[in-house]
Amino acid sequence: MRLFLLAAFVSFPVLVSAAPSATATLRDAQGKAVGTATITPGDGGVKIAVRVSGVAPGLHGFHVHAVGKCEGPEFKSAGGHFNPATREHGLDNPKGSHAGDMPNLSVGPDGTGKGEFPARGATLEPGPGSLFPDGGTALVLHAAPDDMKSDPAGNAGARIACGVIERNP
Ligand SMILES: [Cu+2]
Ligand SMILES: [Zn+2]
Repeated sequence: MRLFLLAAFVSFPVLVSAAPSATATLRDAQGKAVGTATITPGDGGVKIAVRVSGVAPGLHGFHVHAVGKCEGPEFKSAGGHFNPATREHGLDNPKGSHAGDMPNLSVGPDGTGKGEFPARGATLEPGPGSLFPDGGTALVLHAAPDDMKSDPAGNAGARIACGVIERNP
């Protein structure tokens, strides 16, 4: 009996301290769901695992944007790139990068694609770099590839899908 109580005490804190995570459903200009992303803590920031379908084949710029609002069809409501450290755009820019900058997402001939990308400097915890500031943040997928250096948005073209980043319960 005493041993059982001890075990209960030890295991409880493990349950309540489970790592935080977040989810976003990417929707296109017509409001159709074209992808999902799961966000978990990662090396120097967070890790964003994304999966899409029904998207034009090719490379697509993919970023965290600074406002958690996805109003189609242009998704301008999502604001610029998430940039808590006020740097320039681009993983290949010496003055970069934004915390929301990530590698391009590759979509195959069948319209599906998946990737697992770091967003360094972003966090699921409170404080600087939090993905849950007032107004939230969003993931945005673009029509064209990000050139990884042109400030402020990598010449990635139109915003074709958007999803608000929501904390998992
Ligand atoms: Cu973007
Ligand atoms: Zn950027």
